[in-house]
Amino acid sequence: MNKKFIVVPLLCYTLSVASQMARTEYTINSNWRFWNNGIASGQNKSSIDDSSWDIVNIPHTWNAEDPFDDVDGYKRGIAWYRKNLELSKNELQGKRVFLNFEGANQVTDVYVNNRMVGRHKGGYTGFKFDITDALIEGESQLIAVCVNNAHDPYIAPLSVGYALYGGIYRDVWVVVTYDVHFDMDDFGSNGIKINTTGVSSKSAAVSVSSSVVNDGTVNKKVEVIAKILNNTGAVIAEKSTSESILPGERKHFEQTIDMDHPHLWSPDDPYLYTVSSVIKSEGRVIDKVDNPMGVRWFSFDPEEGFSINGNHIKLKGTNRHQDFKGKGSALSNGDHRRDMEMIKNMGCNFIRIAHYPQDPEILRAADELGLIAWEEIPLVNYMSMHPEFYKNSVVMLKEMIRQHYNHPSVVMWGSMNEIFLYGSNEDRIRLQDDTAYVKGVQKYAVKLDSIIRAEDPNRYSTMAMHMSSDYERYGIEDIAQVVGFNVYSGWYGGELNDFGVAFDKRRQRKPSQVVMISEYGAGSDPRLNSENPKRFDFTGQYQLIFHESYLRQINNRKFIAGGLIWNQFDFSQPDIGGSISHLNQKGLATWDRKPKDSYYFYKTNWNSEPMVYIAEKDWLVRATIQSNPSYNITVYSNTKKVELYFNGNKVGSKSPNEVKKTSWTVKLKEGDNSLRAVGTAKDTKVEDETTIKIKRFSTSNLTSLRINVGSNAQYLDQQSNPWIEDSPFNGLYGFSDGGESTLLFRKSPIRGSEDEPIYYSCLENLKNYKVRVPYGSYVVTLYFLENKDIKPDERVFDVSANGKKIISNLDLTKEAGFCQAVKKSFNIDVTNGEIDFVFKAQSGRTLLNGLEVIKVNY
Ligand code: GCB
Repeated sequence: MNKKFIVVPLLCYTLSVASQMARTEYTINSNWRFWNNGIASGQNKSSIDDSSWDIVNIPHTWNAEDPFDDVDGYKRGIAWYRKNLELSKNELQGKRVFLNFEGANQVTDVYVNNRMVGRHKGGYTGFKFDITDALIEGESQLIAVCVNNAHDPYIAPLSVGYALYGGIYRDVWVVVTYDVHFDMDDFGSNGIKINTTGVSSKSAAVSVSSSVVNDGTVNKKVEVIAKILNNTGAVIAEKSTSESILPGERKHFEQTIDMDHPHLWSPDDPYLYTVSSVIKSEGRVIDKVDNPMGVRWFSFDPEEGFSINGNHIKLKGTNRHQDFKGKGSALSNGDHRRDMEMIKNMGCNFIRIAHYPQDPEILRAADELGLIAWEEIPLVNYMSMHPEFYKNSVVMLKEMIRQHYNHPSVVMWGSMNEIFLYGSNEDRIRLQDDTAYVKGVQKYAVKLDSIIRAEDPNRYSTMAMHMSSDYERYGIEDIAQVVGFNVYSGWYGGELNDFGVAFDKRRQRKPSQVVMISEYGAGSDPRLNSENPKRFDFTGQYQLIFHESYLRQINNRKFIAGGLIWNQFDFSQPDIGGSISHLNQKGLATWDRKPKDSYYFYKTNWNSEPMVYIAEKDWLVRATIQSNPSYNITVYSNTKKVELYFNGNKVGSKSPNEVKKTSWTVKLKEGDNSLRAVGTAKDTKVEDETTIKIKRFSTSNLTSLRINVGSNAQYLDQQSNPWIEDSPFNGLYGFSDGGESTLLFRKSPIRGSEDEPIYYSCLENLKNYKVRVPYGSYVVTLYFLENKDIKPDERVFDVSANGKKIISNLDLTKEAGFCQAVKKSFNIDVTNGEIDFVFKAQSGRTLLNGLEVIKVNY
């Protein structure tokens, strides 16, 4: 920095405030200029005019929308951010100025006044650059940041099932310290490490390790003080050490403070102390950094699972991704906090921060709310054997551990997830034959694990694996101290109970392994519902069956330390299909955080507050052809006894089973049906109520009918019209000849419609479909989607209605392409009481996805 610094008139902080504070820290999130249209160097002050660039605020991503549109791919490349920073003389003389980025994805080059001050690789950890020497006297300082989210073969993740949003998507801070300050150059940490040892309810030893740096030109005598404050802010103990620090020296301080009868931290009582670290020189505070401290001890045991402060607890957990509908990864601290509160309110005591380190607010909330945490680096699905990739992964690991070391909520660090899932060609392959890959993974897994243990001997190392025998065969599952398995039997394949059986066998083979379920989940779409749910139909009912089964199986096995639901919230998966394109739908809440019925299933089981919940709220409008349809009504309650009332009359009283479930068969009526459930605990009564609307469809009064062809599920569309489930001809509608139900599974996103559920299922090989309607004129719309990536002419068919050909030689591939929604409407006059559709294949198999029949002029 130029020594003859003059006063810049624009002061961000007043002189009096700044001079009292040891260090000054403030965010610079607002009013950045942003340019996304491809320039290689946007740092130059004079040659690049940014006045026409967009103005954006941080957190920001340029991919909030484009991964989810109908066009393949999304922007992955370079974009620029610029901002003029005004610094006052007072902020600068005898000071060091740093920029602190909480996270930007994924390679970030930072320039100040045209000069490069640093490059950071990796999208999920924070980084700090000292910009002092690049500052120019008397001018506003131009900060230019180039962020690049292009695929980089040397940076994890290489292969993911979530969007890699580009941008500066977490807060950016200016930090101004004196020349002597706590270390700002230790993998983005704050230079202080706190350990609690010998913890019991009677005593604990708190050791505070700090590094102090002298960036000045003269020898400084300093006093380093570590103070412990209780949660009211009162200092309860402190330790002071005095030393001299030479210019350019980084000096290490170790201070130990004994505590008497510490208030222990646990999920039920997340009591936090603060360790306030202070540097004094000449009687003046010149730096101060606060860290949270929770005093607790914990252990994992292969038989008993997890214990904290001597008490065994089952880990009741969930996974969380960091994106949100319409915002991408650019979430505010309030968004992060809300998510964590939803998780805590559901009754969780555990969270896996998957698959990468998240915003600092997440761990702050975990500490404060009492959520035990597993945090990991994004080595997901596949890794490269290149030394550069390994080097970057080690940096990520160290950054994560050092930056989050002082959070009492963290009990384990993860190095990898499903590292045998994909080969380099990204096909799902088994890797036994790929010897080089297997050996490389072994080598790196051991190294990364030993780095975790060396960096943090007081916590556990972990790793998540999918249910492939390769991890056992190649010894990968014996490396980490805690082994997590991602289990999807009953979803991607197999039966629900396969999971428990597999774990019992594993227990016999490996009795000393500490195991937990790092992922389990099934997808759902609250708009799809069924009385006959099945795997992959995306109904909430199947999601509930899945979770009831898994929770029961986990609870019945003490040796399973806990389970982590996949996932708390729906999240982005750009290349994937389903009933909602581009989305992983396994959330217990939607992408915009509306809880599904499954959220309340867990809340009933895990939150001890008395509650009763009628788990029918995702299906409040139901279509039927029956006059008094019977439905299975599910009520979850953690009370002793539940009573159900239907339209004011008592249906019965039951005790919930081991997963807090009761159910009744109730005959509902056309129109509104009110249901009320009352749960009685010892001296509390809790209630829940809802109203289900039944819409009956019959030939006599039919004005509209919408059929979700090929599906067992009903769909409620954007206009609140129910699309009734398909059926063999039932007197009103259905297939009468041919017709094999096919689901699209996750093949490819459905394009060209917002009503994806209609296109998600179809009948193939259909010959005849009938709808019985009264005399009159109708607009009939047929919905189609080519569900195979085939060539033109491979599937061609005709459709006729009541003997008249309405579609000739329909070739969906030729007309629209793979997974592209197609609608065809016709006017049909009915005089014989029915519309009789005949499907005739010219080549391949016929298909139909949806059928809408609307009466006109009635
Ligand atoms: C997994 C992965 C996770 C996926 C999940 C799924 O095992 O670890 O990243 O999102 O499965 O939903 O398929």
